[in-house]
Amino acid sequence: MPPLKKSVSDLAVLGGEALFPEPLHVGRPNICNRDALFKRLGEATDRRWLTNDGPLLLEMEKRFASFLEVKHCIAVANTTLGLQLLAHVLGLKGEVLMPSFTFIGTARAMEWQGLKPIFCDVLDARHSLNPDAVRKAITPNVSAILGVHLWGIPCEIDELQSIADEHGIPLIFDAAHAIGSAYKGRKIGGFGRAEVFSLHATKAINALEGGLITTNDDDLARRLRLARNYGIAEEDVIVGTGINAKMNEFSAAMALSNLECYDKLLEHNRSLQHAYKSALSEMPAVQVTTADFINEHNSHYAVLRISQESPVSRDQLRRVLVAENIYARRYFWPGCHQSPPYPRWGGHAPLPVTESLSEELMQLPTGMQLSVNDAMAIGRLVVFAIQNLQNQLCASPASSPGHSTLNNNRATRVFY
Ligand code: T4K
Repeated sequence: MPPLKKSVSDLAVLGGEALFPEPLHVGRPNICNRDALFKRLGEATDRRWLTNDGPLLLEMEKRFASFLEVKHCIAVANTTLGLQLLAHVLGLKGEVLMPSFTFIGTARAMEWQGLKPIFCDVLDARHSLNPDAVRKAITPNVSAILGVHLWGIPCEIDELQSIADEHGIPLIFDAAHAIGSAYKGRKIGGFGRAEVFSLHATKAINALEGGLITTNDDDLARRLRLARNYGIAEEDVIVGTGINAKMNEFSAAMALSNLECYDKLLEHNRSLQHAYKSALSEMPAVQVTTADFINEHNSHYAVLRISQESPVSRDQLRRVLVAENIYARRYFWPGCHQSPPYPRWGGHAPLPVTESLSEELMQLPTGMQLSVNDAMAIGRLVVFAIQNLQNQLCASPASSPGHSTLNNNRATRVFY
């Protein structure tokens, strides 16, 4: 385990040596089976079949459909395009209800299809759509509900499905984070009309870039397959509209090789969640929110919530960690509704939970780059920083070097 700090001046943010010699990133790609990967890349290279429904892609779609317990799996170039294809094929018009508390790509996909995102607030514990907020936001202009299984924690799917059914509109999911997660014992992938996963480099299973649309609807799957290849059914036969959203063979090789190690990765990430939680167990102002849902999600994101009661704010703590080479992130700050062009578009109810979450959450590194001891050390560093900086900051004038180093940020809190 990296040596712990003895005094506050050992903190790198105050001039001490960094805890880790190399940067630790949130979203560091997991490449678990290099031999299998390079073998597949070699075979694809020899075959000279590199994209357009190649054999690796077809094998991958089959293997992921089985893994996700769903009838159809359509591989695409990325999630954003997958969501666009889905909106296009479902013929969505007007407005789509969705959370603001998500990656900007969720909103961009709808916007790019000429749809207006109407942002609804999220649940304080699960961080996904609040069904009551969704119910209140339904109008005749709304053509779909788009839930996001944030951090891989499933949405309140049953309640959202009831609302969608009552109003005769489709429920679809951005499942970018949720590969391997489960809702009431059933894998995410077969809920709503369709779900869209991300295989981006930063995700639990990566294909460099990539996405998967999953559905149990035969006709929808057929139309999605056509739409990802310009509407081309076969040589010289064009039967619909579409765009290029195809995945190539190298990406499929990466996805297949990583899928084969998923169980090992899941076990490792679960141990990291436990380690973070145990290191922080005596610090009530800081919770590992994802650890509370460990049996439902894939444990790929480790999310800390630094409450308003904490004497050291989220952004101050993040500066402390970054100085130690722990590149914690503040996904998803400031929330889509505060990013252009959406503030101009308006049209949504107040989003108090979204706004407090976006000020309080911080993601810590996970994955194969990190050992359980490293996670324990990071957790203990957080405790040390909060306990010691609290004393230091309360004892020193606001103009001291410690203060300015920590407060050089847009969203900070006043200490006294
Ligand atoms: N919906 C949701 C809920 C999403 O989170 C996302 C994507 C989408 C939809 C859209 O999915 P895709 O269309 O991308 O399939 C990153 C990813 O680019 C993005 O895919 C992801 N969510 C988002 C949460 O994270 P940035 O802007 O934070 O990326 P960046 O370049 O800052 O990298 C993130 C971290 O990963 C860095 O700390 C460095 C590390 N990293 C990154 C790459 C690419 C590496 O260590 N190696 C790498 O190769 O968006």
